[in-house]
Amino acid sequence: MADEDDIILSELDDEELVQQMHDDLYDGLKEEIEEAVNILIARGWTPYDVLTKALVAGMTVVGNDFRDGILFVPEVLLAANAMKGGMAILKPLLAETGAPRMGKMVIGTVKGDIHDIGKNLVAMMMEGAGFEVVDIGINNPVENYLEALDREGADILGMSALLTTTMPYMKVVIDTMKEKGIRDNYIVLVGGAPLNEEFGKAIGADAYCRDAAVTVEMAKAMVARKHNQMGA
Ligand code: B1M
Repeated sequence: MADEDDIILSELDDEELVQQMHDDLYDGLKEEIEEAVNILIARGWTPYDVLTKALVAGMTVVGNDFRDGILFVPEVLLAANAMKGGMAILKPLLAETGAPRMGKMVIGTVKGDIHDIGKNLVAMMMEGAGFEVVDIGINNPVENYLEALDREGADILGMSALLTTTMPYMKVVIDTMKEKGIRDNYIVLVGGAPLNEEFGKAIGADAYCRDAAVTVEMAKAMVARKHNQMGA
C-alpha cells in the first residue's frame, strides 16, 4: 500500500497513467480520477480520447468483474461515482465545439432501470456534436417521455436500458406513441449493453445505437434525412 500512496500521477507517462486510471476507477478513487483526467487534458489529449481510452475502457474491466462475481454493488457504485467525477470535467470540454444546433433530443433510462452512466455519456457526446439535450434521468415511465417530448418540442427520443428485464419497456413507450398517433413525429433511437440491432427493429425504433459515437452519427444522418424529406 505504501508504494501506491507514493504514486505521483503527473510523473507517469501516458500509458502508465491510463493503466493507473483503470486501477483507480476499479478502486473507486474519484479524486485520483479527476486529477488524472486534468493531467491528460493538459497533455493535449482530446476529451473524447480521455473518455473512451481511460474512463470507458476502465469501466469495462469493472463490468466484467461485476459479471463474474468478483466485484459487488457497493464497489461498482464507487467506481461509477469516480467515473462520473471524470465525466463532469469532460462535459464542458465536449460541449465546447461551438457547432450549430442540430436538433433537440429527450433522453432517459426506462422504468425499473437506474443505470445512467451510458445515457449520460450519450447526452454529453450529443451536446458536443451540437444537439440540444434534455436529460430526464432514470426510471422513466412512458408518461415522462411523452410529457418531455411535447414540452420540449424535441426531434429525437433516446431511450437507454441496461437490463434484460427493462429493455422490453422501450416497446411499451413506442407502442404508446403509436396509439397516440405521434410515433412518426420523432426519431426514436435506443441503446444499452443488452440491446442489438435486431431488438431495435423488432420494437419499432428507428435505430439501435451501439455506443455514444454511433448515436451521434445516427442522429445526424436521420435529422438530415428528415430535413430533406420536409424540403422535398
Ligand atoms: Co448493473 N448490471 N445492476 N449496476 N451494471 C449490469 C448492466 C450487468 C450487465 C452486470 C453484469 O452482470 N455483468 C447486469 C445486467 C444483467 C442483465 O440484465 N443481463 C447488471 C445487474 C444485474 C444489476 C442489478 C440487478 C444488480 C443487483 O442489484 N443485484 C442492479 C439493477 C438496478 C436497477 O437498475 N434496477 C444493478 C445496479 C448497478 C449499480 C447501481 C451498482 C451500477 C449503476 C450506477 C449508475 O449507472 N449510476 C451498475 C453498473 C455500473 C453496472 C455495469 C458494471 C456498468 C454499466 C456502465 O455504466 N457501463 C454493468 C456491466 C456492463 O454493462 N458491462 C451492469 C459503462 C457505460 C459507458 O456503458 O451503459 O453500456 P453502457 O453505455 C454505452 C452503450 O450501451 C450505449 O452508449 C453508451 C456509451 O458508449 N448506450 C446508449 C447506453 N444507453 C444508450 C442510449 C442511447 C444510445 C446509446 O439512446 C439513444
